[in-house]
Amino acid sequence: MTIFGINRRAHRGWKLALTSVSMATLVACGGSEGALPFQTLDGTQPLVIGHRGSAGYLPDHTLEGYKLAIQNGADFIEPDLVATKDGELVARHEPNISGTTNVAERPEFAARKTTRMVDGVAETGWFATDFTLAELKTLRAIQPLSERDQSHNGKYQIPTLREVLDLAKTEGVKLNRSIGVYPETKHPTYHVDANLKLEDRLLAVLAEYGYTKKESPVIIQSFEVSNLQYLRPKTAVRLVQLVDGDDYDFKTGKVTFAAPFDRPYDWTRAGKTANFDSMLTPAGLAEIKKYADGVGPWKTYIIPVKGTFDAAGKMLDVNGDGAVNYADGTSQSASNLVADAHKAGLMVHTWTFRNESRRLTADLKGDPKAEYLLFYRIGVDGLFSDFTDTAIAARASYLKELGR
Ligand SMILES: [Ca+2]
Repeated sequence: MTIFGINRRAHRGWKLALTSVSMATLVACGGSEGALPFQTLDGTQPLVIGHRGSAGYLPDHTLEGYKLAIQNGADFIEPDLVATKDGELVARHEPNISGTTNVAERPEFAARKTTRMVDGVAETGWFATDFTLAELKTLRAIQPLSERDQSHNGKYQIPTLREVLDLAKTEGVKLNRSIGVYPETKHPTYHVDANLKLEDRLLAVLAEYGYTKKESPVIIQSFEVSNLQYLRPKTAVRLVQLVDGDDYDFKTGKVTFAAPFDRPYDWTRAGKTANFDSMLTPAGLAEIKKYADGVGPWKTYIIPVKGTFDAAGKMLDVNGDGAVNYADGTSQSASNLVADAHKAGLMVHTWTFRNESRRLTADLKGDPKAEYLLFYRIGVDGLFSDFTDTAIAARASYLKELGR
């Protein structure tokens, strides 16, 4: 998922709901007496997904990070999956492990440094696909973002998918609640090219745990399309089509497109020229519904962000911190995307929510909870957060608003 943060908007949803929802509807939705209904597809509360574990607090994709997310209340934890040279699935954000491990400090692996093409882009570094699982296990995770706590660097191992599934199961038993696992197939085409195709390996591991049904505590996500279409007839586990973009145009509030974030890479390979946003029209959503259970759009597709411009067309430093950037944007009214997706029978899981002030638009006034509330009120079915505790606290406020 793209690095850039996001935003928010006005408050159509719940104010209207407060005045227009009848008691009959409330009872039908299964709420307690006097409670307002959730706006989600299935009428249950929105899910909180621990993005890469607890990326705001601990290095991405470590058992310690996943465990903290669970302790902080996550309903699901999210391992991104890449393959090792010997075909094991491990949790890393990308095949290139240079930024998320201490591999560069290990002289015995110096010769493994190489340049590989990932989604049409030449990357230089160390790649999981060149290491056996045993070798990867000797590495330790590091925090990739310099603004975040670096004090846990060098402590934690790269977990396998099985270890993540075991952790979710064990912690779920301890807490007496279901902890779901939300794996993402990372760069499926890259893995096909490396002769380490992800999909059957993933299904085989899930089958070991009996996770083959729609109600299994697993949701598989992908930015590519054909691998989800490949998975559909092979598993009843829920599938989610992720929808990316490159950046924003602060004048229009629209997502912009540039390779490799212009379209699913399997589309690029197949010579398709449509961009990611073509998936989010009613026709695009109907297409997704043929092979997936939900859509996972970047949150700016749901609540666009615009800047404020002077007469000369210069974007203004709204928050007065001397820099002009995302934090000077203002959340706009919600698009029709959540409503359209729900109409198509698709759940909507959006990303990524982060606490840092530079990742919050000016209208949020530094309060990350305010951003979650905007999205909960619109009816998103789930969201990916780097700070699960904040997402859960905001959900508690939302439940209060609804009288639950
Ligand atoms: Ca500013």
